[in-house]
Amino acid sequence: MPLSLLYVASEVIKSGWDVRVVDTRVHEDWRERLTAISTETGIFCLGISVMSGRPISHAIEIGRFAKSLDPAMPVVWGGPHATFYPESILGDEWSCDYVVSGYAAESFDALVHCLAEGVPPTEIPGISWRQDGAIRRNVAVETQFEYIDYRDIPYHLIEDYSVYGQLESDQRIFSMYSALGCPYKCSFCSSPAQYSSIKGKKWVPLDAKDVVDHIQYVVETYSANFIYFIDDDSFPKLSHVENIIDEITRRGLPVKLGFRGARINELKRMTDGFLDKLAAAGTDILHIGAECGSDRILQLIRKDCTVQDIIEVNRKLARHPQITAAYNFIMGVPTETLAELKQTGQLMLQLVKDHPNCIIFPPNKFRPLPGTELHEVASKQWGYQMPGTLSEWANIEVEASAKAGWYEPGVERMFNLMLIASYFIDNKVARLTTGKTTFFKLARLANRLYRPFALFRLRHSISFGLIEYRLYRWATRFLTRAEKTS
Ligand code: B12
Repeated sequence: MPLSLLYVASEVIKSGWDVRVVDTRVHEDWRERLTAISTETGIFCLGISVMSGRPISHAIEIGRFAKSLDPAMPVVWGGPHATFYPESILGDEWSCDYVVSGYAAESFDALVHCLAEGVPPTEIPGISWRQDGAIRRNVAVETQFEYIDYRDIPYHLIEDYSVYGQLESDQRIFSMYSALGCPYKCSFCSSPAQYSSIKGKKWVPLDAKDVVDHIQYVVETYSANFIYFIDDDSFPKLSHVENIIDEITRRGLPVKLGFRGARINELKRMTDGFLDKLAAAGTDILHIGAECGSDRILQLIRKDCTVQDIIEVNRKLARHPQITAAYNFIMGVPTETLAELKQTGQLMLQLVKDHPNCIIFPPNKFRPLPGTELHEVASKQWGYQMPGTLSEWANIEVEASAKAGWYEPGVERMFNLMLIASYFIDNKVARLTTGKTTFFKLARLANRLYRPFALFRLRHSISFGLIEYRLYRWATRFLTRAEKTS
């Protein structure tokens, strides 16, 4: 669900503005909706939440469409991409007028006040805009985490929560925080830079009773049946999550739980008893950063664990099949060799062998992010330069082609093999989909036919002649289109 927009709306609503949410991911008629609002009441200001990658192209399209309705309508971009790259965004004057970096509930409200008064947002931290032909930027210096009381989250702005679930299941997923920040310093992650100005502890657990009150509220008011904790990390202190699950169990709340932030070094500390408790409280999925199959790279990216730890944790999780262990991987970090990349492929296979119910997510290609340790390494040693323009940024998806000075010959082919193999080696398509549409039927057929080849190729790291990768790129494009029209 678009929690970002609900957070941003929380303060402007208190200031008396009428806020509407149009989620272009689910409202295919977003143009008609914007046109109707514009005709009926007028749109004083349009805010767009933007993540890096393809959402940028959508944001450009939306911004330009809004300007076609009313060229004077201020268009504001916010969200993770906007936070780091306001200058390149403001280069496109047809789709954006203001950028809000960082936490935005208060700064967006302050910006709207300035717009209403017709004065530039000179004093508001985190705002960037064009003035007299130049781009002006007020840097946001966050000294504390943003915390919005759940009673202030304007949940009523979403007209239909049933669309925020998992494909083909009756889940109503509500995302929320149980803790703010992250105490670790992974060298590829932007969070340490983002939290560097936070005074005091970099990880703040929320009060367990408040978290469960929040859960109870969304269960009773919006029929939520799945709670997805979007914490950077939920488990630095196991007692934090234990208090929450004890309270959920005590109140008998009928919810499943998902955790996106779980590290191997934390899972290593969990006993079978703790995992039993997690499962009994409804834990459905743990997203785990396994990242790679080389001890040298694990050390370089500061994961505080070894490959052996990953294998042992996975074997422990295999004893708790109610909880799906879902693993993330990263490939192509600076200095990673082809041999080390192949070790990651072997680790994926080992995890599936030891725990046939685990999920291997498509691995992410490493991208240097500003403020991270590895960005320093990439720029100093290899002269790496960030994408400069918005359109370059829009092309940095997981599956986009990537060229970096530190790649050894052959790694790109290995990336493609690992990417395509990751869809099949864990048999997830057959295990987790029951859909009757053409898309799912063909996906299951492809899984049955291709899975043995994927396993064979990955086991022997055979990445040449990867015609199936091209086929896969073509098929996904074709099937997605077919699915939309069926
Ligand atoms: C849920 C989630 C998703 C969901 C959907 C998110 C959504 N927009 O609905 C899904 C699963 C689709 C997803 C996908 C991906 N995600 Co994600 N995701 C998250 C997660 C866990 C929570 C987002 C959230 O709801 N936060 C809570 C809200 C309240 O915070 P917020 O979004 O930061 O919003 C605040 C400000 O940013 C700002 N703001 C946000 N929008 C707007 C709009 C306006 C107008 C204004 C003024 C301000 C503003 O105000 C808000 C309140 O302060 C975050 C991590 C996190 N804990 O934040 C990662 C995160 C956003 N994802 C990230 C990444 C890397 C990805 C993927 C690339 C992963 C992948 N390899 O596939 C893909 C991107 C897909 C794509 N490019 O299309 C990165 C962002 C990187 C980036 N620069 O964009 C994050 C930060 C995780 C991380 N630390 O790496 N993700």
